[in-house]
Amino acid sequence: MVGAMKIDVLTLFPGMFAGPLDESIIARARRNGLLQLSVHNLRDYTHDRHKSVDDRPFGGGPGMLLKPEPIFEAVEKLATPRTRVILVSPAGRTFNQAIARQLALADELLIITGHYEGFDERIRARLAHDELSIGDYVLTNGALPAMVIIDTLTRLLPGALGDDESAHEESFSHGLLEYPQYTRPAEFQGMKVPEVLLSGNHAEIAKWRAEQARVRTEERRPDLL
Ligand code: JF5
Repeated sequence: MVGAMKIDVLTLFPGMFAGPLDESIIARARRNGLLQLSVHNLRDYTHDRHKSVDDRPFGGGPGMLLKPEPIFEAVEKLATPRTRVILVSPAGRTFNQAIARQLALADELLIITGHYEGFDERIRARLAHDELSIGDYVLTNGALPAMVIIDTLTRLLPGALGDDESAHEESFSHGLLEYPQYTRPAEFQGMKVPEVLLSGNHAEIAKWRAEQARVRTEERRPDLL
């Protein structure tokens, strides 16, 4: 299938991925071959009796680190020279729509999800092309961030969205938050739809929407201006 994106995920919690990626637009993209998604259990790349994936940090300190051997072996088996390897952790650069547009150009991604205190530094040094965070908070593991990234990329794949889903230019593409929108009824529990939207005057409507988007962005997200 030409133009398809292949995404492999390496995780200690493959069960977390069942469900969210089997619904709606992502499920359809997978069915249609636009997205070839495979989730791999990091433990399958261990060889010791205890299937160890982590160990204590040299020099002491709290917590455990993901050890290099299983991750190196998994990357060797799963990645090709075309594969972009991405670590997910709170120490990465913050994922956003611009990064998503860049990543969506790749044809193969391998997303490695961390947990505990993080990764042995040699995983970063030798294997990772990029390290991404989805925001400044700490999660129990990288499965949810991986799914956020996969979701964001999937809707950027050519043909993944239907006409109704893509008709409308989303926030962050034009750099402002959305203007307020209304559907029927024209009055609901005493709240009226702004007169201008019922006027049929398309120039006035466009002007009102641009102004509302500006005001809303100034109030809520001045960092975007
Ligand atoms: C993780 C070490 C990975 O908590 C996160 C995260 C938060 N924003 N973006 C990612 O990932 C799990 C925790 C600790 C590595």
